[in-house]
Amino acid sequence: MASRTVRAACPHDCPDTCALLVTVEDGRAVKVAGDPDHPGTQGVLCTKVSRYTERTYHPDRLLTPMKRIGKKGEGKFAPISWDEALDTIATRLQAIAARDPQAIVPYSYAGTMGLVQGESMAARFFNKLGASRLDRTICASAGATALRYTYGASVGMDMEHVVDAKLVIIWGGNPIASNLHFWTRAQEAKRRGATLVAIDPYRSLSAEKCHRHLAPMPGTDGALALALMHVLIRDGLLDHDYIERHTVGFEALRERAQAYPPARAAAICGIPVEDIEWLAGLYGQLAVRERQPVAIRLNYGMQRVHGGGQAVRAVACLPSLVGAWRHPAGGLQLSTSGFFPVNEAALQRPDLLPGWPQQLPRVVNMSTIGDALLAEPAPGAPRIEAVVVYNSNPVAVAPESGKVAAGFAREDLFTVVLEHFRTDTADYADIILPATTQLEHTDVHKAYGHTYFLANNAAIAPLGEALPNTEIFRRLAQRMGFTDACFADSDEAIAAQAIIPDDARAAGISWASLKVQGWQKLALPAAPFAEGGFPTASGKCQFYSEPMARDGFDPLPDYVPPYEAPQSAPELAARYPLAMISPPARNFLNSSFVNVDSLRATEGEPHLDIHPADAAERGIVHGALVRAFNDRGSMVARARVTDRARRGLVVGLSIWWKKLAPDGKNANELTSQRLTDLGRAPVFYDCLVQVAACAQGAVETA
Ligand SMILES: Nc1nc2c(c(=O)[nH]1)N[C@H]1C(S)=C(S)[C@@H](COP(=O)(O)OP(=O)(O)OC[C@H]3O[C@@H](n4cnc5c(=O)[nH]c(N)nc54)[C@H](O)[C@@H]3O)O[C@H]1N2
Ligand SMILES: Nc1nc2c(c(=O)[nH]1)N[C@H]1C(S)=C(S)[C@@H](COP(=O)(O)OP(=O)(O)OC[C@H]3O[C@@H](n4cnc5c(=O)[nH]c(N)nc54)[C@H](O)[C@@H]3O)O[C@H]1N2
Ligand SMILES: [Mo]
Repeated sequence: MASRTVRAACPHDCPDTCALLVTVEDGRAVKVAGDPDHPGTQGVLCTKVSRYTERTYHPDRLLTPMKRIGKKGEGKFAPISWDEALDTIATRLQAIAARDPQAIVPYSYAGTMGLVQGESMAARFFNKLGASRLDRTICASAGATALRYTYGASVGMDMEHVVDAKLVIIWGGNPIASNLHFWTRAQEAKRRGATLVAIDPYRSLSAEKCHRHLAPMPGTDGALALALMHVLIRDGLLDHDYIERHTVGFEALRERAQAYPPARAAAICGIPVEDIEWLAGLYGQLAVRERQPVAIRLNYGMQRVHGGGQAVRAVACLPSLVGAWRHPAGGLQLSTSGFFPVNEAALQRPDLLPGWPQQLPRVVNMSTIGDALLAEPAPGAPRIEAVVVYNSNPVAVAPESGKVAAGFAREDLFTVVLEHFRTDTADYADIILPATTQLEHTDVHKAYGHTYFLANNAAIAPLGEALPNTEIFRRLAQRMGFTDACFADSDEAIAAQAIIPDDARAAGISWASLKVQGWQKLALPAAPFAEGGFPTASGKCQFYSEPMARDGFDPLPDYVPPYEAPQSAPELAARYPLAMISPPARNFLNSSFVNVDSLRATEGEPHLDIHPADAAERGIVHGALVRAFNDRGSMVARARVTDRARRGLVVGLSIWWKKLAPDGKNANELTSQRLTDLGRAPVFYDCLVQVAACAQGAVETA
């Protein structure tokens, strides 16, 4: 039997971006393992990706192009040839483009994070076409914007060193589920004597294993961070030398923090004042008095609320106040993506845009796609007539799902979906195109939780008639008559364009070396900001940000209350008194893997965790079917009565495929299309609901 091992990379939207070794026997992938030599992966994969062959060879894989033969959303399709599919699409898009190409919208996110199968050929295609540009805000843009104003880019400490930290604060993250290889290191730090603290309204799998858990109400982290600053300043727990040399605006920040004594923050957050005093004391004592490394693993869970941007800014100021950046094991990490010298202009070719660079096509925010599809367009802007979806499943993942589905159900909308599976979104397609998976195509990857570039070599031939995204857009470009040379680039050629060649951080790293070695680390100092040198215009940490003032924002970090909370919306809170969050379930990756039977079996069914006192008030018993609802919609789930959910909070681990849920709905029926203070991002965890026990048989008849 011919057996070989192929060096590959995990394509999923996860900070760990693992190095994979794929075993192929007689042309079939039989095993996907973590590379034991890659310092990030350490030979260990999450359950999801260790089951990768189950997903790739799933009996439901889409293997031919299809056209819709039923009603939109009904999910009835008939196979067609590639020629028919591509000719149909080209004809429709050309007709729409002749009126106004901005009526065409690409919709994509991070189904694959590959630089080749993500935004390369696809971006070139839509740029040349002059389609609307998509504002890709659905995940990280609140935090990324906050970091940009504070530190200049999405940069931070290297978590490979966190084993040496003496305090690790896991803030708005659940690494056991969503950042497993960081968790392994945090555990090692714990064994070496570090204190682990979780800040999370929910006692997540990770929070329960930390020494201490602070459980503020969702959306209140900005107040908590400002109160920590208040105590650090009040008690003189500051690194004056670091502040002096590497920060801007300390006096103004001091004044702002003055307004947040611990008692005020404790009332806002719904936590004991002692929690705040204790954490600030420990953080400042270790960092300033004992000069020990203290680390904050900030994560995205705390920025999916109205004030998410400003909250990230407030937390991000902490390590500069205490000089935590001096140590390799100190500082903060939200994302490392800003370290990577990626040649986006070469990959995406924005110069192909009509009107480049002055008069660019309009922007559509992916986080408000429901309204964008349904509402009357702004004066002068066209109504959306076509959507091409790839690497995303908006009908399941975008907020206010009822409106998203209604938008995609528009009879006059032409929808194309490139997919592996018939997802909730694919059910609304006019044409479905079968895409290859990571095992079947070539790619190059950066990461947002470590600092390695990785190669993904194709391990097996495409299944059925599936094609890589790149090849699909290459063929479409040809049919549309796009003759620029870049539309003929092979995937290998695109991979070779991804890394900026003469950037010192990528010295010795090229596609040629990467595809042989599998992964290579960027050349960065162990403590990148020990001596300041942040990528801001000043080179300093911006406590006060002049650019923010210019852009019309508060130039200092502040607490921005949730849209939906008793203090900010008392009338709403009277009707919908429970805050609902819907963070990732461990065995799903956003809405990917929900259709993999073994993984869905582990999650069981949609659950809603509710505190015993909140359950008792509603006559809800453990295991009962309940309905969560608000003015936007509802979902049915199995109640788990547990104090993992703090009082006033309900938690529905997500993101279920709607069609695999008992009532055909998921948590996004309830979430709103409002946006964060910074970054125009969604507010998935800023969502009030009421919960009631379902009457017997209610689900069947709903
Ligand atoms: N298994 C698995 N891993 C994943 C994903 C997945 O779906 N499944 N998704 C990937 C993606 S796309 C991303 S962006 C990351 C997301 O992963 P994280 O950045 O860890 O963010 P979330 O999972 O959204 O939330 C993490 C924790 O934040 C808590 N939280 C919710 N609201 C608040 C709040 O207001 N304040 C605070 N302090 N905490 C809050 C939640 O209860 C949750 O336990 O994970 C990636 N990894
Ligand atoms: N309620 C709630 N909603 C959320 C979140 C939450 O925590 N709660 N999290 C939000 C976050 S952080 C994010 S990042 C978004 C994620 O939203 P999405 O980026 O849409 O992620 P997925 O749901 O995983 O869908 C990705 C799809 O891409 C497909 N895909 C994968 N690889 C390829 C490929 O090579 N080619 C093609 N054509 N398709 C491919 C997969 O089959 C999958 O169906 O969801 C957001 N929505
Ligand atoms: Mo995300």
